[in-house]
Amino acid sequence: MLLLLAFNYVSGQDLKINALEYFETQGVNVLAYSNIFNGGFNDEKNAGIELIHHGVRTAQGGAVRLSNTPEQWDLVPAISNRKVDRASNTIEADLRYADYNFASRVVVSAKGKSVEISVYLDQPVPKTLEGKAGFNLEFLPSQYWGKAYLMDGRHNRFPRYVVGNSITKPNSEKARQYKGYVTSDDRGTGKFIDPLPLETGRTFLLAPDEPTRMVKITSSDADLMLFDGRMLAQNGWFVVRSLLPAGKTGKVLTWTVTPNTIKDWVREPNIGFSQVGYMPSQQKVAVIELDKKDKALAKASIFKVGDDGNATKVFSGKINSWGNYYKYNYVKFDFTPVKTPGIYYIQYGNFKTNNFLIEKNVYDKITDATSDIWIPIHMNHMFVNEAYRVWHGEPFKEGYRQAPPNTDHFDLHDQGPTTDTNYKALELIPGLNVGGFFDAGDFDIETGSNISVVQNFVHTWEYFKPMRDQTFVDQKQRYVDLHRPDGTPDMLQFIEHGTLNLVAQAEIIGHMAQTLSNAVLDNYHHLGDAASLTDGLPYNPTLGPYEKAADGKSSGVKDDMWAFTSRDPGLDLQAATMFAAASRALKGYNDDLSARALQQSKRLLQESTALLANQPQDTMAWMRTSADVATQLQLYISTNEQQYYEKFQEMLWPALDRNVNFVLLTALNAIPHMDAAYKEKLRPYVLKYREYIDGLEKDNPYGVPIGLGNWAGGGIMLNFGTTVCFASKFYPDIVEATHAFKTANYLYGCHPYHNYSLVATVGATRPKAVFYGNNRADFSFIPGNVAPGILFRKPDHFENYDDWPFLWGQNEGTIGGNTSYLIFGSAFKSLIK
Ligand SMILES: [Ca+2]
Ligand SMILES: [Ca+2]
Ligand SMILES: [Ca+2]
Repeated sequence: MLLLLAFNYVSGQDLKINALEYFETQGVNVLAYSNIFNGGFNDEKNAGIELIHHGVRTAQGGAVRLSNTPEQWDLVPAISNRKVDRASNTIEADLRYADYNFASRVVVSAKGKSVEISVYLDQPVPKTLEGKAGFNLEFLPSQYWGKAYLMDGRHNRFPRYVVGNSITKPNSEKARQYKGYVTSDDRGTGKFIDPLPLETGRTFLLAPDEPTRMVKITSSDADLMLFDGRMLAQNGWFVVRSLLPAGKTGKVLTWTVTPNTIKDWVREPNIGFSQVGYMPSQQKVAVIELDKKDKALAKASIFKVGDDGNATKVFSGKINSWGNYYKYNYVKFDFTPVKTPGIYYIQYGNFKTNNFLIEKNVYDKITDATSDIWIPIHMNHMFVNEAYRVWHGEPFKEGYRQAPPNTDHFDLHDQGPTTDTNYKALELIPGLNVGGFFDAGDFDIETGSNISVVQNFVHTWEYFKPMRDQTFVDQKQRYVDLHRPDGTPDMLQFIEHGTLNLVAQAEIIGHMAQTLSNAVLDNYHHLGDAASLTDGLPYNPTLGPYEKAADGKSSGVKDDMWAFTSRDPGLDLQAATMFAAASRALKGYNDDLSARALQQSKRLLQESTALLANQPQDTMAWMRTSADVATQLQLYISTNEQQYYEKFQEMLWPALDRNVNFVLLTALNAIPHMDAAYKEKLRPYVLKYREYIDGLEKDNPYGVPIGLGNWAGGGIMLNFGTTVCFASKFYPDIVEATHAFKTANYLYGCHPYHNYSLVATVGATRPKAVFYGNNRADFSFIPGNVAPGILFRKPDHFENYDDWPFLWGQNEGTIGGNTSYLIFGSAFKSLIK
């Protein structure tokens, strides 16, 4: 009987394939190809065999790979034929590198508390991949640095920063990168960098000093090597690797991986609340995320911190169950009755949150960091200074060159078979290096985004007239100084700055470029000052590599920025709309630019309409239609011409019938320009939207739309929040203002995984600390950045790393997203006023 009990005790912790087809025991999830490598940005550090260890995804990338420390653009295997066999407790998949016609099969089997990972080959490793093909598993540096590890009993510590040994090898020995791209500039040496292992052995024990992270890996057939991927790329992970043997078939490699499980471990509750705080009168509901093994408590309390520094309990209330949502169980704690201004915290059992404020003014500053800091720092073609610090010098003084025809670009663009301009391949297109905003964590000008950004600024300006002036912007000096008022509202200067680049594109190229971006991949992933991304000199093919011309005016460095100029009439149409709006806003401030914008608006509208009439309907037709509806509205507002009014009406109602959630905001934007009948006709759609809002309460415990894609749903969230604000403004009897607080709560801390504010530095007590900005290598942030949010990993895991900035799907801020936040924040402030 004792033996039987002992057996049950052990088997109770054994890994088993669960209903969602991954290996599970309390505290340990091993995913085998639940998430596969996708072609978009190649190795996104989000796929393969993954380990979620006591609630944190600490390992991923388990697969056959072709280098010691794979980078983002290294080849990834296509994964197919995934099979789950419960009887044998096994998940297996076929992996294939088409470039090398190299196939393998990886089999993952649960064996007690361990998984055995085996690699099978039907054909031996191709000769060219001998010594390169290996099995890799990557561990998250921020979860391991500072912790100990043992290799065959030798003690070491994971390095906080990469300091190690590497060698160089001839480029001919390097495995191909994706589409033949090259991620590093070899400075003419013809050699690539190959990191050497930190340790080698057969038994590898990670973090015995931290039971939540302890993992043991043993290999019977081949050495285990530990590499530091940060040697080649700041977003690299610690890589454990074994080479596959040459000339062998069948089962060629076996690892046993044993993640430690803490007995009776239960994840700590995540108490979600607004880090920005609450207004006295508003509804206040904390959403508490609980481990499924956790038993919800009956009550929670609110403590008030007095002026003497002592805390006293001022409220105690019931915990209400919401139910299960993916991996966790959710309960709610309503403390709306607490209304007195003050400093508070929530006490739930033994867990106490950081403090937050209740005060009338808590939302007053929610957009200031974005408008005063993040946006000016992302002004391209300017020198940006802040007090003692230079954020960046003036980038791209050498301008932009014509992208050659048939260029496939790594940032998801391409130049078609012709240039569609008067410029020859690689010829300088003078005058494009003016105005515009950096796209995101990179330094290109995405024309589509920049168009929506100017539109967002104009919306903000026209609806809310922010007179805020905290930034000095001088286009002649090409100089921006933060915290230095210059007498002009910053919003007008932002509209001007965006318009300057887009008008230049229209005037000089004749239509809108797709993007102004890097010619080579080895400076696309640039981290640091944008002004040092290129050498400031145009590339001169008559010079030798890295040679500088005698007159100092050109160089042999192929680091130029290119204009991708294939004409897209749909983009031109959007630009026409934006130019009309910008022209309105700039009138009286910069009349010359206002007139030029209007001229381009009229010309592009005419040309693009003619071009679009000759085009077949594309597959994204309904998306197009939504954009077109907005375009017709903007044109009507700008010109007052009946034809646009009619087109708008003609397109709007069917679009609303197809997808009210997506189109309603545009319809609401039209109300001030339409008659009473229009508003009445729109009413049933607002009622339908109200049903959608109510439905969200049942969909998830936060009552907001939560995106489940590869990029967390920040955009959908902001669109929802803004739509609710405007719906509430025009139809307060249908959509009460209280619904707008849901988006604010979610952004500022009431969301899955952790309770940090998703807006950098906004949220007085605990904003997120790291973001995927252009300063991400410093594990830092740019104030006012809005993270895409909580990323969903199949099949049931939400996450947002706050110690590792490098996953863009959860931590990057974009100029489009952050200016949408400006509108949401302004609309929200205006509504609650
Ligand atoms: Ca970009
Ligand atoms: Ca200003
Ligand atoms: Ca150059």
